[in-house]
Amino acid sequence: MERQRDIFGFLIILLIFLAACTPMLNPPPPATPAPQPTVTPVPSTPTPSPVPTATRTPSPTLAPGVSLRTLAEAQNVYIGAAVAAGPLQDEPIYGETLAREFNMLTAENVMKFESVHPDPKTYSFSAADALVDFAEEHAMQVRGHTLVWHNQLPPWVIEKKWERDELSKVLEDHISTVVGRYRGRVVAWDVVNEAIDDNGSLRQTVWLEGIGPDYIELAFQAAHEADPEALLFYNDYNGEGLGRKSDAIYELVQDLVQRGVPIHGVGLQMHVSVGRHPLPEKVAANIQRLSALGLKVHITEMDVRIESPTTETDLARQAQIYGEMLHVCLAAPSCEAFVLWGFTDRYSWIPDVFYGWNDALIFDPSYQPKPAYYALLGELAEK
Ligand code: 9MR
Repeated sequence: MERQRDIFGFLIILLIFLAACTPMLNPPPPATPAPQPTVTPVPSTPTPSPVPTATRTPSPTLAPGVSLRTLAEAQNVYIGAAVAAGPLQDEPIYGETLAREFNMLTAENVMKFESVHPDPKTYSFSAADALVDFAEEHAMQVRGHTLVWHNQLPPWVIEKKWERDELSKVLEDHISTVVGRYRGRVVAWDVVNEAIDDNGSLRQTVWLEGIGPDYIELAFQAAHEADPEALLFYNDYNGEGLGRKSDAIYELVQDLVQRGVPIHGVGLQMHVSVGRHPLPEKVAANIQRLSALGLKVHITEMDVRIESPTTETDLARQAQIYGEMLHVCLAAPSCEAFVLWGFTDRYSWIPDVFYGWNDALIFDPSYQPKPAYYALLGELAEK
């Protein structure tokens, strides 16, 4: 049995090695230059242009049936991606690639407050339902994102001057309705997102101003009541390694744990760039200290942006960063999920926000795997 597993492992590594060598033997055309910076923000889900038919064939160098997903399932970990609802509906190759490569998905936008609760008395779940249905049809897990955030709030929440009790009730109703709707169907929720500022203090938001710092525990309590089985996460960016912000996140969640607030994990977003990213050993140390509190860790939104024009060196460096971070996650028993913020450079928030930066994901705009894809595959095969 041991011997069979060794042979199987060896075959997978050999196939991955051959696949990774193919671009070297057969150099791909130069990376598509990123669009020029514009002052007008591009809509986050642009109307898709047709995908060239030649790219619809999966890479012939990969063994049939080997994907990130199959290897992750053999390791008992989740590999996931944030999903844009438009392409999922309009572009078949988007859903095919998603279901082939990932066993977890996060709604990039359609579970956020402004999407599901546009008016005080109106909830609108059709787009979110479609994502959850897709996940179930393809035996994928769902990460719910996100219940309490300062962005993507509807005007009716932002524009009013709230009494404390009134706003607490709004938040509790929102959470119990949204979490209740997907009870048993969402494995983990990002309950509170980005509540800490880069300087380490609580961010000034409508929730902090209207309710006070205990909006955080109120949110976790409401989510727990609505789905006692769901794993509840605090999620943030720039707190992956060690430093002022990750210390502030650590102190916040430590206090919640000590006071018995139902929190089960911390999401490390991991929006990084080829030139600026935390050191793997610091991420490992951070995961270790969070695990010592009894918390799980999910890498929740990884992407590695590149300043245009993208070079082969950038792509190799990007692959290395993806591989190192997955390596750190796989080495920590508490790190159960590794989720990317998208999967194809065809659809990413990066060029809309970081003008002149792009190519942050693991498939190119034609759904061809990039070196970063093979780096993840190699890590999953090796563990
Ligand atoms: O990717 C999302 C983008 O389409 C939205 O326009 C944007 C609005 O702020 O939110 C993006 O997703 C964010 C996520 O919800 C929370 N962490 C940071 C992500 C990138 O901004």
